[in-house]
Formats: sequence, C-alpha cells, structure tokens
Amino acid sequence: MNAVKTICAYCGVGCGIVATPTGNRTAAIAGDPDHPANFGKLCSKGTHLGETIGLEGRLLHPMIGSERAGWHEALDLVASRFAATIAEYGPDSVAFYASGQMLTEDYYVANKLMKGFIGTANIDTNSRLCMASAVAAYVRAFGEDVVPCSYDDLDAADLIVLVGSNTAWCHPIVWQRIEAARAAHGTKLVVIDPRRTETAERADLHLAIAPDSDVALFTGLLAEMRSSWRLDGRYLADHVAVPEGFWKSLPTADVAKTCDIAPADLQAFYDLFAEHPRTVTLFSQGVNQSTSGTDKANAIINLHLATGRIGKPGAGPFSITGQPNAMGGREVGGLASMLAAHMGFSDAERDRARRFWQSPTICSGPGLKAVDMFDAMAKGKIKAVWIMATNPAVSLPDARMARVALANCPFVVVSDCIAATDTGFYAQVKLPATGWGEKDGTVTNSERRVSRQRGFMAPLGEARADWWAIAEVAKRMGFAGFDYPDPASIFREFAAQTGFENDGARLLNISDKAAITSADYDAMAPFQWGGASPFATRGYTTPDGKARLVPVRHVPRDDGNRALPLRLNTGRYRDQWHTMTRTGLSPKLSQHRREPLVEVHPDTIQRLGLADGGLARVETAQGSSVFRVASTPDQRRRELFVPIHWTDQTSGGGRAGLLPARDRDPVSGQPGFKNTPATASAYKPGWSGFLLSRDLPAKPDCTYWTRIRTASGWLTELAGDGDIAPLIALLPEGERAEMIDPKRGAIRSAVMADGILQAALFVSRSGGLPPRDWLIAQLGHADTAPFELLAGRPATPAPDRGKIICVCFDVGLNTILDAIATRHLVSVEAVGAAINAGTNCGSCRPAIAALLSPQKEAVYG
Ligand SMILES: Nc1nc2c(c(=O)[nH]1)N[C@H]1C(S)=C(S)[C@@H](COP(=O)(O)OP(=O)(O)OC[C@H]3O[C@@H](n4cnc5c(=O)[nH]c(N)nc54)[C@H](O)[C@@H]3O)O[C@H]1N2
Ligand SMILES: Nc1nc2c(c(=O)[nH]1)N[C@H]1C(S)=C(S)[C@@H](COP(=O)(O)OP(=O)(O)OC[C@H]3O[C@@H](n4cnc5c(=O)[nH]c(N)nc54)[C@H](O)[C@@H]3O)O[C@H]1N2
Ligand code: SF4
Ligand SMILES: [Mo]
Repeated sequence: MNAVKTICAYCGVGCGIVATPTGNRTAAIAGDPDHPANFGKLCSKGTHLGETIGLEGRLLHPMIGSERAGWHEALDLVASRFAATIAEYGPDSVAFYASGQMLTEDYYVANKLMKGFIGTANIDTNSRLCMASAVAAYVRAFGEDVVPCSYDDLDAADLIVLVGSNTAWCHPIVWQRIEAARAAHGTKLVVIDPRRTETAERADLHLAIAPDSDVALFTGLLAEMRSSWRLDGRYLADHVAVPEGFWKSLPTADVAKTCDIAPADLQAFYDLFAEHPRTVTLFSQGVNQSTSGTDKANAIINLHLATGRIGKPGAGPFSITGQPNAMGGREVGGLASMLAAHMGFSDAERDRARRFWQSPTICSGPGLKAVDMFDAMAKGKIKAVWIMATNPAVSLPDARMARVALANCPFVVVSDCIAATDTGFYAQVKLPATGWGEKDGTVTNSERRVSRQRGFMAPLGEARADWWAIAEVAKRMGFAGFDYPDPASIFREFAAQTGFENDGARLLNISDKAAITSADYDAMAPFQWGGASPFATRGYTTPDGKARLVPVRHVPRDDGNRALPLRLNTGRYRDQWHTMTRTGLSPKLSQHRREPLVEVHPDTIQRLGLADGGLARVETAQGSSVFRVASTPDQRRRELFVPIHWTDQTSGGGRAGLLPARDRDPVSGQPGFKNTPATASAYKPGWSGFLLSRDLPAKPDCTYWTRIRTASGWLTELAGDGDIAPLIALLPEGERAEMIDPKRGAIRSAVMADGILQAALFVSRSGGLPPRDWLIAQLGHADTAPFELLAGRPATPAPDRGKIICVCFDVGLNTILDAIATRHLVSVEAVGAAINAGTNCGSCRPAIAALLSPQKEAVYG
C-alpha cells in the first residue's frame, strides 16, 4: 500500500503525517512536509505512533457484561434500553459523554441524535474539562466561539506571552515554531506559570505567579497600559463596546503582591508588553482549568481588545486546544452549552436546527455539563449514559465520586478501542471502536484548520467507526435521517448546516463544502475556516458588530485550612497522553518518566519530612494517593505538582484524578484542576522492589506499584509493608536463579527459559536495589550469567547512561552531560552533532538546552 496523508492522533497542534504501511500492522511514520501546521516536523508522541497501532490491548468485539456479543445484539440492547429509559423517565434521563478525540463526523451524529431526536441537550464532552472556559470567554467577548489567531501569527509576533501553558511538552511543534521565530528575529518570550517548566526555563522572562492570580496580573497590566496612555483609542471606538464602569473595575491594589512576584519582574513584563505591540498571548490549562478560568481568559482578551492587538498579523489572544478535535466538537455543538454549528438555544435557533434536521423534536435548552452530568448519575437522575472516547473514571475531578456515579447508573455504554480501561470496568455494554490508522473523517486544530484523518489499515477484529455505531442505534430507535453510507455524507450534511439560514450571524460557515463529492472529500486538502485572521476584515458576530470588554476582578481564593496547607497542581508529561491507553504501549515513550512523581520544593520537602526519591502520600479533601517524591527548586514553596496519566491499569498509587475538587468556574462549568488544598506526608514502606517481566504480570497487591513498558517487556516498581514472600508469586514459571534472605528481608530472583531471561524480581527491606537500566536490557536475552543477574550489574560495568532524555536515540542524561563537559559543547546543535540527541523529533531540545546553561555560563560567563 502507498503512503497515506493523515493527521496525528494526539494534540491540538494538528500535525500532518505521512503513514506508509510496512507490513502487518506496522507503518513508517513521518511528518507531512506539505501540512501547514507542522511542515514535516513531528514531536516524540507523533514520531512514535507506529509503536501504538498493534493488536495489544485492543477491544476486538462488542461485550455485554463480561460476555462477547455480536454487534446486532449489542446495538439492539443499547437502543432498547435508551428507548425504554426515555419512555419511562423522559429524555433528560439519558446522557452522552463525548470527547475531543472523536472525529467531527462522529461528533455531529452524536449531537444530532441527542439534541434533535432524543430531544435532550445532555450531551457534553471531556472538552468541558479542557477549554470550556476559553469557549465561554470568546463568546462573551466576540459573540461567537472564534479563535482569532493562526500559527502564522507566532512568526509575525514580536512578543509571545505563554500563560498556563507548558508548550514545550504539550504542544511541541508549536513550541518549535516559537523557538524558530525567536532565533530568526529575536521574538521576546514571557512565560506565566507557577512552575518553572522546560517552557519557562527558555523564556526571556518567567513570572512564577501564585496559583490563580492571573486575573490580577492581566487586569493590572491593562490598568498600567491605560495610565500610560497606551490603549488603542481608535480600535476601541470603532470595534469595541465598553460597558459602564469598566475602567473603574481595574485594580489599583498591589498586583505584584497579589501575584507573589518581585515588583521588578512585574515591571519588566509591563515594559516588554508596552514595547512590543505585536503580541500573541497563547493560553491553555493554567488559564482554563480554574474556578476563575473564564474571567482569566476575558482578562487576556480585554487587554488585546483595548490595545488593538487583535485582527492583525502577529497579534491576538490565542487559546490553544488540547485534543486533536476539541475544536471540531465545538463546531458541531458537542458541548451541552451550545446547540449546533455555533448556534445557541433561542427559540429561533432551536427551530432552525429542528427544521434542518427534519427532526421530531428539539432540546429545550442547555443540558448538564460534565461534572453535573455525573452528579446527576450519582443521584439517580440519569439512568443511561453512553461514553465515547474518554476515560472519566480517571479524568474527572474527584474520580472516586465519578466512579460512584458510574456504579450507580443502571445502564452504561462505553465505546473505546482499548479493552481494559478504568471506565470500561463500569460498562454494561462495551463497543469496539476503530482506532487511529483505521478511522476516516475530519478534525479541526487550534487554528481552525480542518484536516482529513485517513485510515491506512483494516479495522482490527470487529471494530467499527463510532459514527456508524451511533447511527445504527438511532435507526434502531426508529429515527429517520441516520442513513449515512460513509463519513463524507455526514461531513456534507454538517457543512450544509453551517450555512443553513446563516445570514452572516455565524462566522463558522463551510457550506461551500456541502456538495463536495466523496472523491473530493477523500482528497480534501487542509483548509482553515474563518481565514488566517477572522476579525481582520469583518466585524465581530455581535448585533452591533463590536466586541465586548468584560469586567473581571481577581477574587482571592479561600486559602485552604491548617490540615491542608499546600496547593496541588496537576498536569502532563512530555511523552504520555492522558490515561496512557495508547502512549503507554510505546516502549520509547515510556522512558522519559517511568513513575508518577510528586514534585516539591526542597524547603517544603524538609518541612514535611519527605525524602527525595522516597514516597509520599498526597491528601486532599477528596482522596489520597502515593507518589514518588522529586525535589525541585522549579516548584514554588508549598505547592505540589503531580501527573495525570496513571490509572488502575498501570498503578496502585500515583492517582492524580482522585485528588482535585469538583469546584468549577461559574460561567463555563470547567473544573479547577490546578489548585486544590492538599497536604503530603512521608510514606515509609516496609520494603521496596521492582519486577521485570517479558509478559504483562498480574497486578500486585501492595500500597504502591506502577508499571511501564520497556523495550522487551514491563518494569513494575513496588513498595509495601508486611511479608515479602508472597511477591514470588508475581514471577512466571521457569528455571530460577535465586538469593532469598527472609531474615534480612531480601529477594533476588531471576527466571530463565531456555537460558533466556524471562523475569526478575528484586525486593529489599533496607532499600538497597540495583539500577534498572542494565537489567532491563538483559530481559529476553540469553548471554547474561546468573551471578551477574543476581548482582544486578555486569561483571565489567558499563557507564550509567542516566535517565533517558532523548527517546528517539535512547540517549541518557549522563551521556549528554559527559559529552557537554568533555567535548566543550555549547549549543543544542553541537550536542546533536556529537551524539545525535535532539536531532530527530526535537521534543528533548528544551531539556538539552537546560543542561547546557551551566556550561554556557562557564564558557562565556
Ligand atoms: N505530552 C502531552 N501533550 C498533551 C497532552 C498530554 O496528555 N500529554 N494533552 C493535550 C491536552 S488534551 C491538553 S488540554 C493540553 C494541555 O496543555 P498545557 O495546558 O500546556 O498542560 P498542563 O500540564 O495541563 O498545564 C499547563 C501549565 O499550567 C500551569 N498552571 C497551573 N496553575 C496555573 C495558574 O494558576 N496560572 C497559570 N498561569 N498557570 C498555571 C501548570 O503549572 C502547567 O505547567 O496538552 C495537550 N498535549
Ligand atoms: N487532574 C486533572 N485531570 C484532568 C486534567 C488535568 O490537567 N488534571 N486535564 C483534563 C483534560 S484537559 C482532558 S482533555 C481530559 C482527558 O481525559 P480522557 O479523555 O479521559 O483521557 P484519554 O486517555 O485521552 O481517554 C480517551 C479514551 O478514548 C479511547 N479512544 C481513543 N481513540 C478513540 C476512538 O477513536 N474512538 C473511541 N471510541 N475511543 C477512542 C482511548 O483508548 C481512551 O480510553 O482529562 C482531564 N482531566
Ligand atoms: S505536536 Fe506532537 S502530539 Fe501534537 S499533533 Fe504534532 S506530532 Fe502530534
Ligand atoms: Mo484537554
């Protein structure tokens, strides 16, 4: 088969990929040089997509309970249970929980079924957890959910401000573009984030503000710009409506103090902003995932409107989306707070949608937002739910409550491509979805660019497209209008809806594609709706064509209590995607961070009596979980950071989702995941150890365990109390070489088959455990002597590479440091030339740059 142009499965940058099948479920993955989002580049996650498209872990056929079922049987059951529930309790007793990882076509059909035919707006999506605040802010300011920027603006800007965005890890190709722009024309970079991330590390100015003080910072900046006569009076007069009393709402109090930063740093930010009129402010979860998220976004938008830094090249408030099709969901109306095609719930709009769909009914108003939807399940008000392409048992705040809700809901349907997920555990029906590489449709990226995702492999087992499953259920419920032969027919209908009775009141209008042939759809090149700069040439989609300034005010948060004196922040690792159902399959991607760390400032470590490299129990009002402690001055004092990726499938402990509160932004309904009152205490296990195995081992029964893929198997870290002897049961059958010392509490055991190492277990009460890397490399190999295995090191030791920084070329920290020191390297390029690190996907370049700074100082300083 020939090379196929498609789009990356992961983040909202929306990089084009050329996939060339190379055999049975293998493919060569390369960046698409022609795609305007990435021009051929891919980050580590995109680069290693090929490691995630095999058979491993896939859900291959429908399941009813724990039994395999046929599609007909499963779809009949879903349709009849939904119909019966609606007949008995009304349309609002059912719900659909969707995802920014569905294709636009899947999303369109789900929304049409729920809002138009079942007649409830109880369809919401994990985008509620992701960028609902940005959506709400754009609607408040512009009258419509329109992102006013493009990636090109990053090239044209002279100042880029990143707010609550770890761009280098989470949107790496946008980051590489920012770095290229800085190198080419000295673009200034300011990063606003309580943590010193790899992104912040590279900035001209990093403001490590107190959590949730963004509104104070941006209203403060607006006040400063106003008092120094730097507003754009012309733009304000022509394009912006300013509500009564707006200017009086700006703060006069001490902004630096509220933000807990040095006044000189604040002034430096004000000066940079004043001196560089072409400014792009890029923001993501540090803004959105907050109980003041919508106000934060509007504070940023206000600043851009009032200084006229919008609607021109190199300027604008740019919300960058997380998931590959977060934007597509917003377009079709996947959120409970919008109807369809950017329409709201007025009588006229509802009537218009109903006539377009020729549907028997239409929802009466907005539906339940994600957290409320699950609360309604817990209370028994929602009695049937269909969950698609998301893992709420892990990703909702207060995940324990989400599980209570799922357990309490009489009928749960889960569509996923993976068999064992924490959410699937609660399903009465599981439907196998086609995965990336198999499915066909469209996605929209952060800059409103619509691209085709194309399949290049046959679906595995009985997996079918999500849109197909929804349409089949709709038909079985007796609804007309769901006879779609292919995704192209759905796309045409959606395109037509965007233009239906659209007199210009909605900027989203792709109705020129409503008559596209299926062949043209298959060949469709990426296109951007709204153009590069939607508001450059036309007014805002408000009745008077003007944007709105929205008065917002910093509200100090209740500062926890004495029992919970710390603040817990949660977020992402560079090489893992959410609940790891796919990136977790890749041995390469699993090397960057092998365990869920709680990152803590050294002073706080000392105050709490924690040990760097030891374990800590993190507690909030919602729950508790154990993490590996990492000491780092990059954290502010009394603040903790944990990753969101580990689940019941991969760990006991390390569970961020159990910790955040369900508190949410009053406008958008988005939960504040990043600032939860918490505490932490040392967990000192009776023993600790690790297991290496070629096959997936049973889940251990101990306080802390986490497992990840390695090149030829699995690494499971273990810690617990009590008897260690039962741990032997984790090992497979085979010839054993063993040293067991129950008195001193140590196990060293290696299992061989035909001389090949199958598994190894190391447990110690005193903490003395060998390094993992050499042993990992012996797994599946025959040439290692048993005495070496039990010693955990080779007879002639090789240098320790240290933790892996460059996953593409497997280069460790120590190798890089050694090359920098001995070869006097001073640039990322020189490191690449010397040892290859950083020369493929480039995701590790910020990390290498950070390692170089001390060297640079030594050479030039
Ligand atoms: N590697 C990787 N990339 C991803 C994903 C992934 O799972 N893994 N997921 C994708 C998705 S869906 C999303 S939504 C994006 C998220 O992308 P990002 O938003 O960049 O990622 P996060 O790590 O969630 O949070 C960003 C930063 O917000 C900071 N922050 C916390 N509180 C505050 C605050 O009060 N103010 C400010 N200014 N900053 C604060 C955090 O310290 C953190 O560094 O990433 C996408 N890309
Ligand atoms: N504490 C905390 N919690 C958070 C966040 C945070 O920063 N902190 N971030 C939030 C954000 S921004 C997000 S976006 C969410 C993400 O959270 P989730 O959406 O729950 O995470 P994923 O692991 O991406 O789940 C996607 C699921 O869909 C499956 N899947 C993949 N492709 C397909 C497909 O084509 N069809 C079907 N049917 N299934 C498919 C995957 O196997 C996986 O099980 O987490 C949120 N939760
Ligand atoms: S930046 Fe990386 S994860 Fe995001 S779309 Fe591009 S290749 Fe995929
Ligand atoms: Mo997200």
